[in-house]
Amino acid sequence: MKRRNVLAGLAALFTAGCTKIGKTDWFADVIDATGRLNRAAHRALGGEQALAPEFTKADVSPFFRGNGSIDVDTDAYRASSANGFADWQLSVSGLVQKPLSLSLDEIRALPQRTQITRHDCVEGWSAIAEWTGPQLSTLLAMAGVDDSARFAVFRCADTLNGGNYYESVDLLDAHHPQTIIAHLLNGEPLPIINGAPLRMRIERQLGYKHAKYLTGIELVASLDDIGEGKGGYWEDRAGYTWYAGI
Ligand SMILES: Nc1nc2c(c(=O)[nH]1)N[C@H]1C(S)=C(S)[C@@H](COP(=O)(O)O)O[C@H]1N2
Ligand SMILES: [Mo]
Repeated sequence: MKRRNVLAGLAALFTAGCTKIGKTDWFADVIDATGRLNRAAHRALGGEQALAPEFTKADVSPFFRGNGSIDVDTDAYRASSANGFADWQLSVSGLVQKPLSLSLDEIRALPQRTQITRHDCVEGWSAIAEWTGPQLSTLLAMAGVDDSARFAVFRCADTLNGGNYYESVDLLDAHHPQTIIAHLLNGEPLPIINGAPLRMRIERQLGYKHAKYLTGIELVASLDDIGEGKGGYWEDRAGYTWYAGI
């Protein structure tokens, strides 16, 4: 669809421009404004819960590269991975009625969604893959989201250049049908390079929103006190737009 390409182009342009120009306050403001504009335009044009395009098995890319962190350099992660991640726990916490801590088995036992989608990285590559896992909305319904919550923050096990990777979305994207917690890539357990054992799929947004090595989902009223307050690892460091709609 033409519109999607235009928005993707704009998002890529602004994020790429940002990397080149570097982080200045005025530029971060422009990027932030662009994010808001992008979010409003995206939703006005596409409908609030419009689906990202889905593809067929014939379209699946032969290899899905790893980008950013491709491993987690901690003893705990190595031990967990050696053990098939049998002890991995995903927490749902913050502004919820009933905090959760779920094992991989519990996550696999929930209703699952499988989708074949295209991942677009701002660095200029794309790949199509099949992802499987429960919808985030299922976990949110189990936990019971408080009325005061406005964002879901994704916590990750890895650090990149010494900083904790994290991301966040608003509750509309959190409840989007294609927002899933993936544990399978092309029918196989997630490889380590792609975020084993759990990673987010936020299909209407760019690659950096799709948090890998997922350990927790936190419901918050504001992003101000999370990281540097811009809603994500790259948003904090490089001024990447928080709403990265494609
Ligand atoms: N925890 C974590 N999640 C992450 C990253 C990362 O470095 N750490 N990189 C992001 C970026 S920029 C992209 S394009 C995708 C890459 O996913 P892949 O490694 O499966 O290709 O993961 C995103 N999620
Ligand atoms: Mo990316």
